[in-house]
Amino acid sequence: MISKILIANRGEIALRVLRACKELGIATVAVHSTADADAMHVRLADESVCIGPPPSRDSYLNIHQIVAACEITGADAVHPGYGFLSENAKFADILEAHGITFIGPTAEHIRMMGDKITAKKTAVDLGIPVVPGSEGEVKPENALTIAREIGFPVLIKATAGGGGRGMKVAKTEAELDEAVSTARSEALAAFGNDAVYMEKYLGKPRHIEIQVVGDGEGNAIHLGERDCSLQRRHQKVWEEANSPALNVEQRMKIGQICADAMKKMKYRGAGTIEFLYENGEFYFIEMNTRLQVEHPITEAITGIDLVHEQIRVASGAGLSVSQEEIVFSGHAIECRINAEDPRTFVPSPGKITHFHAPGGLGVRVDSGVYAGYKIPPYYDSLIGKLIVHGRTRIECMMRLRRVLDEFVVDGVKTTLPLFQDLVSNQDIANGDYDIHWLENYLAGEKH
Ligand code: MV4
Repeated sequence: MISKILIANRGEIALRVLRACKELGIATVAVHSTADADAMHVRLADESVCIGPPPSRDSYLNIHQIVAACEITGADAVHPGYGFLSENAKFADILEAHGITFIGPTAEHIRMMGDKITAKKTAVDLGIPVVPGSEGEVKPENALTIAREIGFPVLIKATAGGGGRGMKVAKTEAELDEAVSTARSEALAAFGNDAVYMEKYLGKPRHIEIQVVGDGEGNAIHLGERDCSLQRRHQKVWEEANSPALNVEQRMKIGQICADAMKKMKYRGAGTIEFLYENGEFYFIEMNTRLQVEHPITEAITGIDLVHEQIRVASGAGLSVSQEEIVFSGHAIECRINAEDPRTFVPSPGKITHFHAPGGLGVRVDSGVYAGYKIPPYYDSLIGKLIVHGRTRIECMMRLRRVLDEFVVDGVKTTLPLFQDLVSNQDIANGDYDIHWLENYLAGEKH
């Protein structure tokens, strides 16, 4: 039994988790930095603890302060949200040593998926299709032999990576040495680890990810896919479920492969298995062992509350649904509303003078801000997520166009105008885009 949850996060996701706790009759503790004393998550929680000064490393990433806040308030579980400590295996270990439940996978599974070579080997063992590539780490002296086997173009990736850092393409043999050494030095600088591996480079894939939830005892379900191809510099901008590229047979086939894999590894909690998708084939790239920003589109098309499920499986209560009971209904799109210039994406912190969130059928706004709220400059620039659901993709797009016209955020620049453009774009209307589409569009190469 979990009776009090400490939410080790801020912003819209802290509110999202609070809502689930309240619906389950669980008491809540907010933690906050001195910059967040006026935040909504602090106001809406049953209790709150200030855990340090504004920089994340001194507050939301400060494990000692968060454990102390649990001890002071008697919280028996921690929900980490996304980002911050959500994929930190040491944090999961320390909580366990203190008898506090980490609402997420085991530390062992977090570690396994955090190392990209181990993650890929595990995927192969579990029957998940992967990108052709090196068996493990690639040393510079073996790079050419391995690259010839794989065939050019190849991609060099950091073992400790993710999010695209330490990644270099070599189109030809002539480019290989340089790509390997640049990838290694970038990896060392970013992650303190210069190990790299190699894959066949896919030129125009989509990014499609499968949502899974496991109970830790060998039962697991999938909740279909999300298409997250529309991104800029590895920041997702617009996500949709279902993917415009898949039919129901493809969905259920890859979904079942993922659910079966999670059963085999006795995975506990929510997770996302990320694939590149090209020419009808799926290629595993990595697994995220946390709740993702874009989880609401999956909730919209399944009616399943993923945070409820996370709390249930963490407390040993099991999943609330079986695979057969899951019904996929309609189409959902999420737009990430950032306090940023809509063309340059330069952050725009400051005071929100007016705020009006849209409403009506099929509309969800997850946001922690309000009129008069001052966006601090210390954290990411996400101020809210707009999630629109319709019976069909066309209905969803029409609704999104209506809803964007209603949304008012004054005082700071936001990415809302970008979405006004995208919702009227012909390629987007056709669902005809890949992982490079948005950056090409922003560079003026698409209209
Ligand atoms: C790739 C790829 C092409 N081929 N792997 C980027 C981040 C990391 N998670 C994986 N990434 C990629 N891996 C192979 N073998 C292209 C990317 C990639 C990408 C992937 C998903 C979403 C956006 C992307 C943007 C650029 C590159």
